[in-house]
Amino acid sequence: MKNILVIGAAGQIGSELVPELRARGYMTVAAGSGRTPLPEHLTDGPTATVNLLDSDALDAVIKHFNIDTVFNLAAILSAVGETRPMAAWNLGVYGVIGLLELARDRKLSVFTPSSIGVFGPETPHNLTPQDTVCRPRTMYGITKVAGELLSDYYRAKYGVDARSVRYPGLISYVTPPGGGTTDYAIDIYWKAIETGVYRCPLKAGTYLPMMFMPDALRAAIELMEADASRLKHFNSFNVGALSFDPEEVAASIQKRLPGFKLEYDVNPLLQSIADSWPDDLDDSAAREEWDWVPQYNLDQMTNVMLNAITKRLTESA
Ligand code: AKB
Repeated sequence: MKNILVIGAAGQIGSELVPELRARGYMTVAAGSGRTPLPEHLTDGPTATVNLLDSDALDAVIKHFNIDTVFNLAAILSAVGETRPMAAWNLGVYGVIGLLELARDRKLSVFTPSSIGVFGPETPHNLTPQDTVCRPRTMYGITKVAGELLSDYYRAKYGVDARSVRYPGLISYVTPPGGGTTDYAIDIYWKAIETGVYRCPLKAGTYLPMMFMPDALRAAIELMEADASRLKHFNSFNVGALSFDPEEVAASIQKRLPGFKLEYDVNPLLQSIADSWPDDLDDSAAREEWDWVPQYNLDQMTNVMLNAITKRLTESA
C-alpha cells in the first residue's frame, strides 16, 4: 500500500480516513463525486472527481496518480436505500464489480466496507458468528452481501487483493452520516448539547453493534496493512467494539449532562431494520487473523463526542 485513492472522501468515513492515511505517510488522493464538495481539510493533498460508475474516468485517475490501493467508500446506507433501492443496487453492485474489474487489470488492492446490514432476522443476534446466515431484508444489505461475494470471487478467480470488514454503526462528529439506521447514536449527542432532549426513533432495548470512528479507521488501515498469508476470511470480517441500546447511551451522556432527557418517537422502518440486525458480534476471526482490538468504550467515546461537538458549536456560534 503506497499510493491510495479514497472514493467517497467527502462522506462520514472518507473525511476522516484521508487525513489519517496522510498522517501515516501514504500518498492519498481524496476523490469526491462532484455532487458534494470535498471538505476544505482534505484539499491539502491531491484530489480528484470520480464517479464510481464511470470506469474509464476512474481508470484515468488511477493511472494518473499511479494508484495501487483503493478504499471504496461510496454507498447508499440502509434507510435511504429503502427509498432508492435501484440507486443503492447500482452503486453497491455495479460500482463494486466495475472497480474489481479495474483492480484485476491494474493489480490494485481494494477495500470496500461491508456492514452488519448483511445480517437478517434469521441470523443469531447474540455474538453473531463470523460465518453465519446472511439473508438481509434491506436493499443495502443485499448489495453488501453481493459485494462480499464478488470480492471473494475476484480474489479466488483472478487473485485480486480485495479485503473488507463488516462495520457496525459508526459514530463520529466530523461529517454527518447520511441515511443509516444507526445514525440515532450520533444525533443523540448533538441534541443533548443543542436542546437537552432527544426523541429517539428506536425503542428502548434495541441493542446494536456500534464503533467510534478512530477504531473504524484503524480497522480499515490495519486490515489493508495485514500480512495476507495470515488471512483466511478476507470478505468480510466481523469487527466488534461496542453494543448498547438508547437507554445506555443516554445514561452515558447523563453522567456528563445530568439534565439530559431521552424520549421516544419510534420510526417503524428504522425499528424493523434494527430488529433484523445483531445485538453484538463475535469478532474472534479478526482478532486471530490480523490482531484486531478496539480501543474505545462507551464512556470514553461519550467524552470525546461531547467535547468535540461543544467545541464545534461554540466555534460556529
Ligand atoms: C446503517 O445504519 O445503514 C449503517 C450501517 C450499519 O451499515 N450505519
